[in-house]
Amino acid sequence: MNTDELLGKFMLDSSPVSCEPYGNGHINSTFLVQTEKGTRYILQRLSEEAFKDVPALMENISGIAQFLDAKAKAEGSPCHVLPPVKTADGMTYIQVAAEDAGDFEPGYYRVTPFAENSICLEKPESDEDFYQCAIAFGTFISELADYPAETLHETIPNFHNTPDRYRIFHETLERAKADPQLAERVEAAENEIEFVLEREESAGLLQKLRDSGELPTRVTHNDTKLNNVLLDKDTRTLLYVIDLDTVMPGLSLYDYGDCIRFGAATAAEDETDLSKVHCDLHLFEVFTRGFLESCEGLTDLEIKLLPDGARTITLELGVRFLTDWLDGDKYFAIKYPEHNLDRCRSQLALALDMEIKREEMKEIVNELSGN
Ligand code: ADP
Ligand code: GN1
Ligand code: MG
Repeated sequence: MNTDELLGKFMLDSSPVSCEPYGNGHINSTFLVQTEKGTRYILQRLSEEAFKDVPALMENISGIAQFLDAKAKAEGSPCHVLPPVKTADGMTYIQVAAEDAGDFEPGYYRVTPFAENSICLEKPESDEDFYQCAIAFGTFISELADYPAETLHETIPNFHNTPDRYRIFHETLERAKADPQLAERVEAAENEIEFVLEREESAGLLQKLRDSGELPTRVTHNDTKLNNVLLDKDTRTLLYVIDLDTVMPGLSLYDYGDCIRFGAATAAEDETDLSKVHCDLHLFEVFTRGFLESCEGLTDLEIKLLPDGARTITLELGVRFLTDWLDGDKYFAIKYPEHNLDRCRSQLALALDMEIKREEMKEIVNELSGN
């Protein structure tokens, strides 16, 4: 199958003239498509390693897009998610079989309209940008508070179940130790393995509180990196929340925490000079203010545990990068051989800095929430 044939299955406004790799996502393969009329679209091949049931995932996204569109129309406000582009037979994706793949990799593909006049940030360029990202994800949770959560498919089972992430880590570690091809990876990660093992018990606290019902399960985004928000180029306010593949029932604390992890860090997610990796408490405050203002109905316990949300999701991601490193790099796209180990080290350094700053973070939260 060539580009024209693949894109020809979707109802684009005219014939495609270009299709180029695009963006910095770690999971899906993303391409920017332009048509004869100059209209742009995003084409994505969904990761098979991450998503085992793409039809269910696309059902989630269509359901959310319709729900938020109806809500926006009823309230006369803009809708903050983009609906998938349909195929000629009304589907939201196509499946390309190995024997037809040709220029493309086999798998599931979907098309989304490209959000024109938008910006996508890898780090906040100003306090206001970061505040607007807090508004974006806080608003997203609030808008979905009355979404029928029981209709959502769990696209990655136990995605942010931290004890389950540890279970997979332990299994992978044992397998790696027994595999001559992976054993040297265990040796290279000795310190990181020790670091995460020391924290296993505390890492499970939030999931325990979720299981006991003390923390409410909400419809959450579950992948709240800054580059999963598109801001309006002119007003630099929320335009779209994207990357809805992991919208599932979850904890608000992890949505809050993941954005702090990525956006309030003083260095990139894969920084190798660990002396540069810290959590910027000013940005922490800016984001927390926006989140508290926009995410309605947070309970006292959720508010109190916000700093733990940031630390736990950072540690969890460190465990996930470590697991993928020990597993031979099957899940996250990497740019060089040690990439997952470097990412792991940087996330663990950030989690440690958050542990050191826990009391200061708590004071900031108390002050902002009036507790
Ligand atoms: P991944 O799951 O791999 O992170 P995303 O859906 O987040 O995939 O897409 C990767 C990147 O592509 C985004 O960070 C963003 O820069 C860009 N992108 C995705 N969808 C759109 C869109 N509809 N309009 C503009 N840019 C987009
Ligand atoms: C992945 O898809 P992307 O690049 O937005 C991952 C997140 C991680 C993140 C780390 C489905 O996000 O959970 O936090 O990388 N998404 C999935 O950068 O696993
Ligand atoms: Mg993304």
